[in-house]
Amino acid sequence: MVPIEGVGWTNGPGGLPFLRMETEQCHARLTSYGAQVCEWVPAGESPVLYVSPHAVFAAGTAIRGGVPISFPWFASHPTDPSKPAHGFARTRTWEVVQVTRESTADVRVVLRLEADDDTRALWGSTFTVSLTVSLGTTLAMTAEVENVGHEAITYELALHTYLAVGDVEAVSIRGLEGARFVDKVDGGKEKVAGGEPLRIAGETDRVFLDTTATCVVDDPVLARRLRIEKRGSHATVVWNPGRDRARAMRDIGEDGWRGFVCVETANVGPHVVRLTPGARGAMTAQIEVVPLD
Ligand code: TA6
Repeated sequence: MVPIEGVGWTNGPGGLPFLRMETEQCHARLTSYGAQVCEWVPAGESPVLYVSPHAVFAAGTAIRGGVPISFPWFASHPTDPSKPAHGFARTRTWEVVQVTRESTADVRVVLRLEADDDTRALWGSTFTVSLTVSLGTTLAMTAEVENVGHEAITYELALHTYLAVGDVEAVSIRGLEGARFVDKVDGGKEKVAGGEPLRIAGETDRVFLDTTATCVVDDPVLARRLRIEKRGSHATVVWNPGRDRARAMRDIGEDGWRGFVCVETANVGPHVVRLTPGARGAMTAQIEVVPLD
């Protein structure tokens, strides 16, 4: 690959391979382990992605923060709880296909994961999944799945984005008003969101259905607004473990839960994707920081 000024690979925490970049537009870090963006700081801003100070960086463990990819299933496996939560994409090392930058444009990184004996042991389908990340003053991520086998495949996919916030109990999330959702902290009951922006009070784990809306996280503490626009996605997941559940998790720490909210661009549950042989499905999330009015 042609060297790019300000962009290079290093051995990161846990010896994982990290691509670091320092351009006029942003500084950022991503690892080919899980194709996970772990840092994105647009020029003049504070970090937009949350990574837990207690995150474990080690092969076989999911990194708590940044943008883990849930694929080919979301959360627990639907029939076999012994299989890894959120699938295997976040704990596999992806092939780096391309790192490019045209003059002063965004840095573009393409990573790919293909079916092999290990993935077949967990999921019988023959697939290729690629992630194209564009890092600049906005962060865009497109995950594309291709059915390269002879049978139809179905999968769930989520860009499980940990957004850094000043205090999760102070933010409000706009864009999901009136949407139907599955409330996972209330036995999976289906409900309809009210007309007000969503506030986080205690453990929150909601799968919003039939929504293609842009979400905006208003953060009065950091005095900024994060805008998450999406394409090819029909579900949005909002998650924060709250104090008590966070305590039971080994990689969040005492007050870590206050520092993030996950707003996940997804195709999950009833929005599972079915691809016939040769077909492709793509889903994009684009994040930007916009000033408060
Ligand atoms: O996206 C929400 C969720 O599925 C929650 O139910 C949840 O516990 C979380 O993701 C984190 O899962 P993990 O396997 O990374 O601990």
